[in-house]
Amino acid sequence: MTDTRDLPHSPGPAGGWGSLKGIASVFGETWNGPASLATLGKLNKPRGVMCVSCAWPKPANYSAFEFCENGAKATLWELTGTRCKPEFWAHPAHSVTALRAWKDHDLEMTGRLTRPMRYDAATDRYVEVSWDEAFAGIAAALKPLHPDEAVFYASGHAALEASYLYALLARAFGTNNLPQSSNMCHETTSVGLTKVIGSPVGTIVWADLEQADAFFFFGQNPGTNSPRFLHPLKEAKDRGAKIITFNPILEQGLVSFVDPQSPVGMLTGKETKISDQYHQLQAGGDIAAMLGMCKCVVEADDAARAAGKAEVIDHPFVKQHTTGFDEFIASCRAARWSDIERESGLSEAAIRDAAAVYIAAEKVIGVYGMGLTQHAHGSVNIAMLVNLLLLRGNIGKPGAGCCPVRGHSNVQGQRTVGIAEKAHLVPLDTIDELFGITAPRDDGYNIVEATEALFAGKVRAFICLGGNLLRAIPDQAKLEAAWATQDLTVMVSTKVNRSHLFPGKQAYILPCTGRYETDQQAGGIQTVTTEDSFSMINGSIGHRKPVSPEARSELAIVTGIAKATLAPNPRLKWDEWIADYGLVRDLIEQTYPEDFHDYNKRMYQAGGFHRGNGAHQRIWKTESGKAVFTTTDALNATGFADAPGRFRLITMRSNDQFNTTIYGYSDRFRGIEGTRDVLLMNPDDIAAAGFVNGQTVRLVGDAEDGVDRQLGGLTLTAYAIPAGTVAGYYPECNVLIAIGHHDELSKTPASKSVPVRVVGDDLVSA
Ligand SMILES: Nc1nc2c(c(=O)[nH]1)N[C@H]1C(S)=C(S)[C@@H](COP(=O)(O)OP(=O)(O)OC[C@H]3O[C@@H](n4cnc5c(=O)[nH]c(N)nc54)[C@H](O)[C@@H]3O)O[C@H]1N2
Ligand SMILES: Nc1nc2c(c(=O)[nH]1)N[C@H]1C(S)=C(S)[C@@H](COP(=O)(O)OP(=O)(O)OC[C@H]3O[C@@H](n4cnc5c(=O)[nH]c(N)nc54)[C@H](O)[C@@H]3O)O[C@H]1N2
Ligand SMILES: [Mo]
Repeated sequence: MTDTRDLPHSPGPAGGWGSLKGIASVFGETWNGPASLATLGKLNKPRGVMCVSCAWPKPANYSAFEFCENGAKATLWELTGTRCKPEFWAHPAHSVTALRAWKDHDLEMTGRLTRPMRYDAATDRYVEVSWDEAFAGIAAALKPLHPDEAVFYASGHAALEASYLYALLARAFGTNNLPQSSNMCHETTSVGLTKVIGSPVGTIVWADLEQADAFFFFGQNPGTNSPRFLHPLKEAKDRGAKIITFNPILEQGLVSFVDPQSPVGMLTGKETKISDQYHQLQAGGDIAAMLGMCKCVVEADDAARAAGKAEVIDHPFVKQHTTGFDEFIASCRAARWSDIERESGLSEAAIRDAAAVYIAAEKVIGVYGMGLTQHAHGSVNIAMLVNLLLLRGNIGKPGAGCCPVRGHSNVQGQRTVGIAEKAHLVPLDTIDELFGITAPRDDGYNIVEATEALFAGKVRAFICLGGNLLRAIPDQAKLEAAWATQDLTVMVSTKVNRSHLFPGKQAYILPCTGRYETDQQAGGIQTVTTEDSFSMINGSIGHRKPVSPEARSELAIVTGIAKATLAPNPRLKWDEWIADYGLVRDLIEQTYPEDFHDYNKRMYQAGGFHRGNGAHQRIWKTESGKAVFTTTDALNATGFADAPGRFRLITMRSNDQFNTTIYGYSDRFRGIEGTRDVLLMNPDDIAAAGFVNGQTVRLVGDAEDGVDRQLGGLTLTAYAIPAGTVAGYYPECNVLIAIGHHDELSKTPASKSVPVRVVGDDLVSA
């Protein structure tokens, strides 16, 4: 356990006045009048608008301000008064090649895109194009391709209606190449969790948060990435619940919190201590740490039974609901503390302390994020967390369960309504019947496969419904070169980003309106729906003036591409669907009747309507029909051997970014200001390597594939991080990650333990 007072960086609590200052700094740059405040007041409430930031659920008993610092930042960022008009691209200094030297932040600061643009290779610029020309150009480039030469990517921004039609477009075109941002994110959950409990998503609902006795956090950072989570956590603490955290980096939001919406808290500065124990394990050390806890549970159960006391393991549950138990507890008994300590980087005593809290709690929620999913053995991480929860029946009972915290506001929902590269996840027979098409039955590419296919010259066109894929994936330098060789690249975007700057032979940027804006169509003002991390579906009504009369809704853009590209088919009623999104919801209901019955009626229910989840009711949709205990040989999640001079690099998010969108240069909770070009390193490692704090260093990728990957110009920053682990920012560090470095089962890039060496920046090694 670490005493936070001794840290080199010890900023104030999460929330509090600092969070208001964080919002104000965004106001300063992008302030668009008091109307923005009116929008904030409507966030995440019934008949309001669902925040475009993260996927944290909306409580049924909402408060006056149901938003957080980072939701406010994301909102104000989208509501900026600045516009990136065609004139921007016409500026003499703004050729596409010249813009590649710009920082992500500066590209985004050009403001909201207003008109469709086409790349003109002769002048190396984007030039204005009409929507009809754009759709005709896209169709002309797509039609000659084999359907599997096109990829239809979606980042988790677009709502359910547009997403359903996007998946339909791809399948009617003839491909299941529908990768999504979750391929870089919680795909480990979708695949790994399904394997062991038969559910691709978390098992808890809001009421469980209010009943849990203990929360175990593994690699999820609520203070930055889901700040509204801090409110139920504070309430949990106030009623005596325990919070135990495993994270190599001491994240302020998990240390203490002042509620910025509580006048008393704000005036008195009264902090709530969040984590009762904070275990700074090594990157990739969770399997060993969790196995150690399981070992303690098994020991405690043996002792209790021997003494004739109440059992510690929930044996009736295990017998009725699980498989693999005997083998798993044998592996717990066999595990040696010396191995567990070495692989986790934690002491036996620390793990025993955590296990004692687990054993004392009747109802436990296991929370996790990218710290578990983005590893070579990410799926094993998740299986081990499930092992721990299953031992005491902590799945499918009130106040307990598995809580993966999702990323984009509708990332989970897009998967629910068919944006999926795996054919078996989609009711294709129903879709064929509804639309008179023959959807392909072969699996499409996920992100890693699509990238590899692109490298191999097998992908000729990439359509992106949102996102900034070139910045988000590993092996970025190679990808940028390959991307631009395609016949067609299409980006449906709100702002300029680096992915626009590597245009294919034909390239289009199509500006879309956002969820906050009024969506006027022939049938009146339209509404949309999204799904959150707890599988709750919520309606969302935009009320702001659209960014430009020329921008179109995502649904209208998808439909425009579809109409131009696909052969006429009386059952593909694109014009009717654009006019009335309620009809699209009817189609979703017909495709997924169990989850979406009475969809149009239920969408404004306070807190949303629950799509249902088998594991929540102890119905296990696994092969065996039971929840699965997993026995593993892997004790750490990195997937590579330790070697002298080799470090495990964590690529992290700052408090001042939303993925590849960089709001600014203040990572307030970590005490890092004014730059993102830093490398956090343990002071002993700095000394051992003969470096000095503050010097400039270079990271060299240490994957054993012979490829040279480097990132220089990083200021070495002594930090309270375990020896052997270093940390730098995503997306800057993506040049260091090999595309082949991913979770074995789901192919999620292993961005949280990347093998690197650290060298002085003068010692550039080839
Ligand atoms: N403001 C804001 N909100 C966001 C986002 C954003 O960028 N900004 N992104 C959104 C998206 S798409 C997503 S997926 C989520 C991401 O939200 P999170 O899941 O919280 O993702 P990260 O911040 O990348 O990493 C989480 C934590 O994992 C820790 N960690 C790293 N390696 C390990 C390890 O080996 N073990 C353990 N136990 N911990 C480790 C890191 O120190 C970090 O605190 O947030 C969403 N919300
Ligand atoms: N090294 C490393 N790499 C990572 C990660 C990591 O932790 N480390 N995290 C991974 C994760 S979890 C994720 S989810 C991916 C994120 O990857 P992406 O989802 O591809 O990237 P974003 O940064 O979310 O996309 C930002 C862009 O989306 C567009 N946009 C914003 N709002 C909207 C909208 O409403 N509609 C549309 N159509 N476009 C919009 C804007 O043009 C903006 O520039 O990155 C992954 N990459
Ligand atoms: Mo994500």
